[in-house]
Amino acid sequence: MKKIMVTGALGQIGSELIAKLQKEYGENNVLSTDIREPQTAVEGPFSVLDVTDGKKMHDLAKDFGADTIMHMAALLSAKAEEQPLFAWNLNMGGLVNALEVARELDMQFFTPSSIGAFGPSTPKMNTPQDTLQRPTTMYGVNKVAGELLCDYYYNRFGVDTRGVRFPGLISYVAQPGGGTTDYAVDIYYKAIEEGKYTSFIAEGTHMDMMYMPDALQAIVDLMEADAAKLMHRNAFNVTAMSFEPGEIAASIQKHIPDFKMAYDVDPIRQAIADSWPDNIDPSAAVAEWGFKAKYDLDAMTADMLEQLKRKLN
Ligand code: AKB
Repeated sequence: MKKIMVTGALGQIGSELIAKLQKEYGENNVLSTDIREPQTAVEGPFSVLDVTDGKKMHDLAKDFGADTIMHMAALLSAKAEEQPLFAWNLNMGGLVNALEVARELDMQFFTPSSIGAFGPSTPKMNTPQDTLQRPTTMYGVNKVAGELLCDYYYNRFGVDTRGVRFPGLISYVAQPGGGTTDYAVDIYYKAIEEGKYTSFIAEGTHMDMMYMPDALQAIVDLMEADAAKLMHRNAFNVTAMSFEPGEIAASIQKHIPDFKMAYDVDPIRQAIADSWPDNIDPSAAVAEWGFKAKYDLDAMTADMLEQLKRKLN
């Protein structure tokens, strides 16, 4: 049975990942850590951890007897553009600390990369697994450097590092904060609360997306995959769908016919979105560890609206 330490456990992915891991491996085998105290009670063990504090990270992992670290703490793309130096220090400092802890304690390692690791010179359609990566955002620079660093720790020290390039992730449990794809989460909240939404991303801007249950399953499947079959290890392209704001609005209108969509484009987040692919090719993940997503846009919309109606009413 794995013993897993998770950083950024109160974030958008972390808060659902914890429940998934507890279900798979047992509540007491998952140590949640985050820079802030939880506002509501968290199931299972929890410790406050600033990921830039490498010694505390090491001590917590050692005391818990962790054999796996899932490093989720990071600043997302739009926030990283507001505070680039802080983003560099947090995203790279936290990552190198987590990799060092994995090396010192001989742990398996997971961290997510992102479609943000691609840039304007990357092929936009069916973006290959191995391609040009010259991102123009601080977040993208962090993600490319992070992918390389994870490969380095595997090749140089034999640390069992694994990772995926996540697209925008959509969920009803915890809201994302400071991402470019966040509009695709906000829209469902506003659809239920107000019956209308003003998108900060322009009509016609395609980005890859995935529903959270598929993202969590992808993490578990990759971590359980036979190492001998992994040619890429880190930064596998994964995606479930690609849509533009008009298409998600149309999907919502199938359930809420009066739903109204307007646009007030934020130039910073739009520029980030324009620098990313329209749709990436996940075939390496499919071939090497059987990646599969269950939810398409309409299936996700139906579930999001049903779950949010329950949560908000
Ligand atoms: C963001 O928008 O910054 C993230 C991502 C795609 O990595 N959701």
